[in-house]
Amino acid sequence: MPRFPAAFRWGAGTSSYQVEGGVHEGGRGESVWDRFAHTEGTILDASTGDEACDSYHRYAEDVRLLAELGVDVYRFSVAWPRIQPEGTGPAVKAGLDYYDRLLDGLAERGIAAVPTLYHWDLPQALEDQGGWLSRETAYRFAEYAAIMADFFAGRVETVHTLNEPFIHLALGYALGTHAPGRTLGFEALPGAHHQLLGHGLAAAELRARGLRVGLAHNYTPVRAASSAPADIAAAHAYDVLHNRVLTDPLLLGRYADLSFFGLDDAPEYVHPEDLGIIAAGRPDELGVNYYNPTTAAGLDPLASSNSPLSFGLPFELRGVEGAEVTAFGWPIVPDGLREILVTLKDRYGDALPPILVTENGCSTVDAPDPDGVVHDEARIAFLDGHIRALHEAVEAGVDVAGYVVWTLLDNFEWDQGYQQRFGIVRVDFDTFARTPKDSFHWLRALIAEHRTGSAD
Ligand code: IFM
Repeated sequence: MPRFPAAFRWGAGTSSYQVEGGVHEGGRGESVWDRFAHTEGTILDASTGDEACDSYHRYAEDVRLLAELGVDVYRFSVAWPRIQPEGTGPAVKAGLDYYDRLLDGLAERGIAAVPTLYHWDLPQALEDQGGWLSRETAYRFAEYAAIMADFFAGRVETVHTLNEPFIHLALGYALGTHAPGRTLGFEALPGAHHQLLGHGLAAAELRARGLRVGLAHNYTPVRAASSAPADIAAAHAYDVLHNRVLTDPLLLGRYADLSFFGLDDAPEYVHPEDLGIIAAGRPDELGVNYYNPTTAAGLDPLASSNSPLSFGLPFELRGVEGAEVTAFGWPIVPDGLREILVTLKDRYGDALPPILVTENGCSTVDAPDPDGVVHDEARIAFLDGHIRALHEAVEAGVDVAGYVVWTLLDNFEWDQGYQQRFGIVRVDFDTFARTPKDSFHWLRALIAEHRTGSAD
């Protein structure tokens, strides 16, 4: 493996609803994911995150695993309804106490916490008042961020506000495959703007307490299916929608042009002051979550229906021809990580903050041996290829502060339930026993080698 700069940081990530469980403990309120997962027909295996990995009770074991792995940082998220069960009002002490114990455990092991305030588990009470479609939710988010800023000040360097707001919007509000299960198509777009507004307001609260601000987006390099003009136009349009709509306002202070989709460039839900608030929240660190590239093709006017990947868009989205796929069916293209990082640098220039790769990983079909150990060569190959591609981006001059693997533990993979295992540690969901997979040991050796190699 080529050598990264000595200051490069390694980490592992999780999110609250995917690992915590303990949904009725410590006065936690209901989240949109509790409501959604308990609705028949929403989750592939009819499971819920009620128990998930039971990290609410087993966080100390998780911290031990992180220490064994040798990571510098742990990226986790805070369950908003644990802190404000109804999404407003004073903090619940038991909720803060849980994260207090987690922070103490991490500090004892010398692991830096990189918390995210919002990884999709909105208090259901706020959803009942319109969720992210309501402007008011942005102000409630700022109120919550102020509580968490007081809590984290002096103990944490950087706090991320949102995780993958585009995916949350697309799957949760446009397509309805994620909570809160709304199927609004492009009518969901105010939900994107209100998340960004919430970020801007929250960033001010965090900075007022001396904290650095981050936000993680999911990015996908978009390739045209061919050099035909319709395919190139489709690729450009999807790139704008997926990669730019929620990044341009943060880094450039303006919205990207969505006229391809017939959308107004000055919708009434964007108030005159909003873009200033959002741009003032320009992150100090941009989180990049990368899984795969996307191919876009203009629609064949003779075809009777779109591909199932098209999601009602006026073009077709496909996988990558000839690429191997993960258990999820996602194309494996390590170079896409280099490509998207270099694209971000070229696109935003000096406006681009330092990057932290906040998620990268894959689901595999796990077949434990008789001792329960998973020999996940496919995941090792995935990580090896992507970390090498990341190194090429660093060599090409992209300022990348570190790499956080998704994910520490097999966990609740949203609408897929427990059917997609992304962890470098296997979790037995009957006993909650955690068993490091081969990829865990591989990553541990890589991190150790980095430390030794960089010590001189
Ligand atoms: O598990 C998710 C995570 O919550 C957000 N990013 C993508 C991961 C894999 O689907």
